[in-house]
Amino acid sequence: MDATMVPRGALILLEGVDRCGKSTQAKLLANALGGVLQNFPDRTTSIGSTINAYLSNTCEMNDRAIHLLFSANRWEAADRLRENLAQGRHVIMDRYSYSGVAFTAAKNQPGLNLEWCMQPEVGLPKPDVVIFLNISIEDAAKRSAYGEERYEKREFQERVYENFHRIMATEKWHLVDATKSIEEIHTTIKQIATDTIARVATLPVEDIAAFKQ
Ligand code: DGP
Repeated sequence: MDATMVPRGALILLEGVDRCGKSTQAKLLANALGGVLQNFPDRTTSIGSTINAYLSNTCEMNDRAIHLLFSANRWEAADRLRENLAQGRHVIMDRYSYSGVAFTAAKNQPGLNLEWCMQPEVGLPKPDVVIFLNISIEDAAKRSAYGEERYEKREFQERVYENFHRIMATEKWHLVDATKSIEEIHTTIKQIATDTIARVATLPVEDIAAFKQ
């Protein structure tokens, strides 16, 4: 590697059902690594504000249209993600494409299967590692009552959980027990992240992978 080149950053994704503790862990990890925290959906953009209105039930939308807006919300961040990685910054994502697939497919509408839902994600930067915070819906629901947002219903979350497990059957994810203490989970996740950072540091920046067909 050229001495003037910085090693590329790692793209680290935390996924899981609502109430799994993902957002707490994403913040802790970003602080520990001095990395960039990226939440999806990113509600700060104009697309994100439409998504926010949908999630808070202040507007209705066609299922495919909102699915594509969630995806567009990731696409509008894609160049920034790549730039950060190229400049050596680690990016820690709180949800990404897999949430998109698991949640929309949980609507159980004809044609909205896992394959269809993944199509708009093709070409987006692929995470270097996926860490899934695993907790049953029964245990997640005990943590605090579900709120008012659109998907915060027990039966829906059960289907999301099943979808995540279907997706991970075909991918190499790290499954982390999300019922452990915040500190224990953080230690486990930090080790996975550190190993990933070491693995990708030697890879050329042009090799940042993308989701394929
Ligand atoms: P959060 O801000 O992480 O609480 O996420 C808001 C809700 O939106 C949560 O119930 C998960 C869901 N969600 C996140 N990303 C997507 C997506 O791409 N598509 C769909 N349909 N739902 C998503």
